[in-house]
Amino acid sequence: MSKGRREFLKQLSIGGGAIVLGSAISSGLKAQDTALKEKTIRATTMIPQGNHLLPPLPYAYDALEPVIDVETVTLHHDKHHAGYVRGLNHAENMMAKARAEGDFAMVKHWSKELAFHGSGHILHTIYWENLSPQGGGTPAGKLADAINAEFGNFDTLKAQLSAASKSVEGSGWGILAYQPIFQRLVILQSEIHQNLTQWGAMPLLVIDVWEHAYYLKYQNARAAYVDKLFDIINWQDVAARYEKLF
Ligand code: MN3
Repeated sequence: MSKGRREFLKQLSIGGGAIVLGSAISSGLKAQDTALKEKTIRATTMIPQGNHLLPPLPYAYDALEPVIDVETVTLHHDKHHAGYVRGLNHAENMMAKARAEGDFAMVKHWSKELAFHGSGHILHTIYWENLSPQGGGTPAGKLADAINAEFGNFDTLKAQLSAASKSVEGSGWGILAYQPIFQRLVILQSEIHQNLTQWGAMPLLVIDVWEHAYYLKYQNARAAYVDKLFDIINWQDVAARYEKLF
């Protein structure tokens, strides 16, 4: 187990994840990894206010080379994603303070912070899991059936998701989601982290097109980054997220 993962587990026992930690120790490393993975799809235990943790990368920092360089992954995870976790915890703590003091003068500000940093943390957590050095190819199983039903075939899904990701205005994301209200897959764009969503949509595959995700290697060539990203998409993870919903 990596040092980062050990530290993460240690923090979990303080941060309210004692159930996950306890069951992981009793059933060994494999079960522990499964528990952590499931936690990012649907939390297996409540995360108390102000106690969100930065999940360690599910692979080494250089594992996504040459598609995403080690420097980009390191900064993106350790600085940017960590910043959203910190911002979310801070917003939750400030909201708790407001409740304790009965002073909601800043509720608009902290609500915006909750949406921005909360969505930033959630999307980045999914993004890292969506990628794998063994990725690429095409999805199988029920997800493949749903893609064919909604888009006709995989190539059309890829064409629309790529185009949506490349054309986000400013910083944001291209997102393949499941909309339970419609019981269908949907492709959305997100500006920054939380704008332009449909309420209730569950992200399955998220493509970060903030410049921090690609600029060191690809400079302004966002389209080239999006095209290369399909070589490392972990379709098993995307499919698992889909199947977990039912
Ligand atoms: Mn990012």
